[in-house]
Amino acid sequence: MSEFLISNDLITQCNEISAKSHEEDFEKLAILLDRKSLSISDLVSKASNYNVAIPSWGTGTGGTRFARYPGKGEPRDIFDKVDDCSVINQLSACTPSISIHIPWDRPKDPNKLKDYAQNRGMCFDAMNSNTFQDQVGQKHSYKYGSLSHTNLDTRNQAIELNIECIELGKILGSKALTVWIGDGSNFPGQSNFQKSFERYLDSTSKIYTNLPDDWLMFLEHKIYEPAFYSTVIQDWGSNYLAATELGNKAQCLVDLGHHAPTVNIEMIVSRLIQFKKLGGFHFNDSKYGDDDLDSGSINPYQLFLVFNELVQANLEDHNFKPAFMLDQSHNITDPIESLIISAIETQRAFIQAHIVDREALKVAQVENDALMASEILKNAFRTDVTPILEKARLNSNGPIDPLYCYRKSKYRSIVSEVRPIIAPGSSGIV
Ligand SMILES: [Mn+2]
Repeated sequence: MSEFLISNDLITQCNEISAKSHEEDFEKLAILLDRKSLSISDLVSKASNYNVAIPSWGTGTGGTRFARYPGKGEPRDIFDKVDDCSVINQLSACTPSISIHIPWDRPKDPNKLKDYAQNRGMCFDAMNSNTFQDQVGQKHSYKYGSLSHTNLDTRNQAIELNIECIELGKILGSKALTVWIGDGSNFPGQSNFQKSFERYLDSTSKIYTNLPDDWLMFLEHKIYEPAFYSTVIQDWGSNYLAATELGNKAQCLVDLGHHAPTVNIEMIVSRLIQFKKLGGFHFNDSKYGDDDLDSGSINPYQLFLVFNELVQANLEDHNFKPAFMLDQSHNITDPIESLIISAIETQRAFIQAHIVDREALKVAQVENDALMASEILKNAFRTDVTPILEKARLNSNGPIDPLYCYRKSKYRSIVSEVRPIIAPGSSGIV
């Protein structure tokens, strides 16, 4: 039996306020969908089965390279982060798993952490290794790279951390390791492109041999930052090459923010699906670069188009189930509020993608009817599926209006009484 941090009585009280308008909206939408031969209850159960993982680091206030402005009641440790994640899950009803970062969240007793999370109704998603930052007492610096470093001892240290992630993850019940490195160069000529990629492949193959049979290894590419001239896994092409070299358990992970601003990400998604190399997705949004803004806050149509590819692939192959995670930085909002809303925005895009009239789209494509094809997609995107998402939450004893309920709970003020204020000033992790 899970222990919930928001009282069920409060959720019930909040729901009483909006129950009537929810039912009216739901009925109206049911009629509209029925006209399209779509069953609203099917869509509700799809929404209920939708999950997106919460990154442990997302529960703290993020920052930029200029500054970080911590909020009240920031989580002190991984247990507080689990608490916050469980609140996000209770109120969004679609985030039952946590993706943790080592060494930031390294548990002294992983079994205790696993039990603690289970009591909160949470489990552990992909493990993330951090070799993009030096830790106190660390023998070899990652200033000039980690898995692709020119120095063998530094590479071995980074390999060891990844193996530690796997070992911890085995205890926690995780089934995947996500590897993202900050390795790259800031000056032309600084790095030999081929040799650094060879060293990366050599290091990752050593990690790969430690991967259990039922695990996946997600490789994440990123166009720039912290290296500003070149990165070792810069794009989906390098990512695909690396994942193919390593083997079937190695898969590409696409982070929405890790591309040049005008890149057609939904097409990259399609390519990786076609060649069975899309393992996971990190959701966020951006205006200029890797802004790590809240999912769906800038370009919800792009989010929908990405889900259009993911849903179509799943309809064709029910075994296709990539890992979904939010990966964004909350600089000026309460991270819990941002994560609840963002999780729901991805769930919204997922349901909208199920409304696409795929038969009509196929006909439009065969007949080269470009305008009609575009209208079919926009028609689904314009459909307000909010009542479906509300009903899915209601069916899980969640709130119709999660933001209202969260604010009513005063959770942040309550936890801030036991969680001391973190000193401002340091730049944040973005
Ligand atoms: Mn990411």
